[in-house]
Amino acid sequence: MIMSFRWYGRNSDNISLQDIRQIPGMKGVVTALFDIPVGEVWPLDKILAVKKDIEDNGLLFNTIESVNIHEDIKLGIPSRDKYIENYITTLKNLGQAGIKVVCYNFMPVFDWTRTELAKVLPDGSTVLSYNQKVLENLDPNTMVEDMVKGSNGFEMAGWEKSRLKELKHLFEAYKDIDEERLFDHLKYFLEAIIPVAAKNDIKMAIHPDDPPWSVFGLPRITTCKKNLERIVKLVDNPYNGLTLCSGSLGANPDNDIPSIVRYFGKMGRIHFGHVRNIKIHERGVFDEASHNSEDGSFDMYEIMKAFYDVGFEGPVRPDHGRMIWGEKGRPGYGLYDRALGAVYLNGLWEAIIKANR
Ligand SMILES: [Mn+2]
Repeated sequence: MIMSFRWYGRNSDNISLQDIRQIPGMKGVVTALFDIPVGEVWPLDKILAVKKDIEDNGLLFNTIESVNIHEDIKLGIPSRDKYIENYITTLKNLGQAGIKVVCYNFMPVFDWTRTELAKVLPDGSTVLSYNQKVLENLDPNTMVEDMVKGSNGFEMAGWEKSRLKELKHLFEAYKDIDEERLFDHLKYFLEAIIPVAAKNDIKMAIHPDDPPWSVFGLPRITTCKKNLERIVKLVDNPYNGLTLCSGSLGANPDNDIPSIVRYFGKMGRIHFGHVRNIKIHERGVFDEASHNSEDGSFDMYEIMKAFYDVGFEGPVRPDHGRMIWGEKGRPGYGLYDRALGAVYLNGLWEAIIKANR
């Protein structure tokens, strides 16, 4: 396992590479070129500059999160071919820079969705939170405004204003797209890019939908074991794999994370791990939590043990953290609680290794 940390780059993160390097056991940085609009080619020189910056700070750069998918690809409209060509060029450039894993998602319109960005817990920390009943009474435009307002001035990945200003048009465009059509559009994309990824030794890792069910009536397919199995078989190639995000997938209590890790891990299709805990209050209502097992609904030992048992050697990162100790940062992506999460996961990992000698 390569313990890694998500970083938003020099221009849009208040956390420095040195901060990250000082987290005990931290090995890698997961990042993206956040200034390149979705659908455009990532120039090799820009990728190499980020690589140099990260490596000069003693950290490994071999995983990208994310190269986002242009909406036209998800919509399956003719202009998708141009964006798929761009995606292929980006993959070739990333391969040349030594990138081994690329995370992406296939969620229509919205990326991850929450109804509250700073819910105060009894200990005074704040967390991202989701309530399906609140969402059902929300107008999507209002939600976007709330997300932008609550983001402490950071532009949040997946919630770029540019992507969201044409919301009405996008909802209209998805009117006739059901899950089956979305599967078709994903297949079309994978058939084009997986051979290129394989040739360049880049493992593609689709991130689960967050939360793993339909929001605002939009189709969502990366939601459960059955659908994940279908996705890895759409193009049955080891380079077509998964980002196993416990917090996203596990928001549906029907998704048993340790058993899903074992199943796809044994298949060699998990290429990236996002390991975090959430507290599920009832179906469709959950808060994010510290990484500790006792603070949430998951048994984090069992999740890490499953990664260990399948011989997982790829990148793993702590995921969203709480805001603690007065930190002002990007919601879910402060330094302190994610650092605590990384150290906790490393502790579990060391104990599991030694107990299994
Ligand atoms: Mn995740």
